[in-house]
Amino acid sequence: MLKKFFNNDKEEINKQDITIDANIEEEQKGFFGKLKKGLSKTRDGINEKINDILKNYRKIDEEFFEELEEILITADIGVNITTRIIEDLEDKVKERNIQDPNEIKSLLQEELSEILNDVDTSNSLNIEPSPAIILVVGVNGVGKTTSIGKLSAKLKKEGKKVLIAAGDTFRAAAIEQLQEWANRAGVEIISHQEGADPAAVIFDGVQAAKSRKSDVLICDTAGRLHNKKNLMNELNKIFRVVEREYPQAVKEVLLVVDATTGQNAIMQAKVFKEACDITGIVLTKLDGTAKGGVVLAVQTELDVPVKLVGVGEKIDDLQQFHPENFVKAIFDE
Ligand SMILES: Nc1nc2c(ncn2[C@@H]2O[C@H](COP(=O)(O)OP(=O)(O)OP(=O)(O)O)[C@@H](O)[C@H]2O)c(=O)[nH]1
Ligand SMILES: [Mg+2]
Repeated sequence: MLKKFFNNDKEEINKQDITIDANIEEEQKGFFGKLKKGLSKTRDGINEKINDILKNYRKIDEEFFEELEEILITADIGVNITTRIIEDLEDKVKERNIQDPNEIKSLLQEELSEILNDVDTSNSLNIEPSPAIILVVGVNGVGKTTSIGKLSAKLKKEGKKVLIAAGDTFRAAAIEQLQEWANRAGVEIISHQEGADPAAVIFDGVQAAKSRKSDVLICDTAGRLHNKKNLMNELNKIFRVVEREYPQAVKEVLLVVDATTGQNAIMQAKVFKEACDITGIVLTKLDGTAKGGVVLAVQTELDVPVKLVGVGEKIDDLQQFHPENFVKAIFDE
């Protein structure tokens, strides 16, 4: 009787395990499907175009590489990295004595993954152990507030206690927009009036995070100030408050850049990198562009890992960046 009981229990547990595995698999399939959908324009710009040139070549020659080079540059991978990719591919083709142009696609995937994995720090968000603070910076319109909303929902779903601070006090609408996202994500928010000192908002945010025992405090900042010097001064003031008031917190400084601006995103990122210690990049609006190759340029030229990617406007359209999945999504037929 007891044995039967145990056996049944075991079966029950196994069944539960299978359901959980299936749920995780389903969820991952969902994530990958979203990424794939979000990258469809980039996929058209890289994979489809490569398929087109493959129809015209029987052997791999200089002209073939020239066409491939043009495709990669058009996808905003950047001239420097494209040159590196083409040289590496030429070497590999020689070394492995590859004749068939069709083999280039898997070589290219291998190469892109290698480049994307070639950063010193991880692509995962650094928010362990609690408490953690995430400062979100970037010029206006790139998607800071939206990404904070999506990230709050994502972290909450993962079981974290999230608090957000409305550090963009430049416009009343910015505070309202963040409040709306906080409601949607079901997290608490600390805000002051329009025109208040952003550093004071962050100060209150930190005190609230401490007393409410939040796991993660996410801070919005303004992207739209009178000039660059003002913006950088304001950010530095915020950083000083965080250093002084929350030394025990793990810190992430996420720079949000808009993928649709292509190489401009890199220029912006370089300016911010000079002023603050950026620890990760959030690349938004990948769904709206064929310039998804900019991921490689951003990460390599700045030597800062891409940590999150935005693939749509909805609450679950922000994903952790996985180099392998990204490359797979670009080439998945
Ligand atoms: N398609 C798409 N749209 C996005 C994505 N991320 C943000 N957006 C849109 O970009 C627009 C600007 O987003 P915000 O979050 O307001 O940008 P912000 O950086 O906070 O802008 P400021 O507060 O003005 O500095 C909104 O219409 C968002 O819906 C994305 O991944 N995909
Ligand atoms: Mg905003």
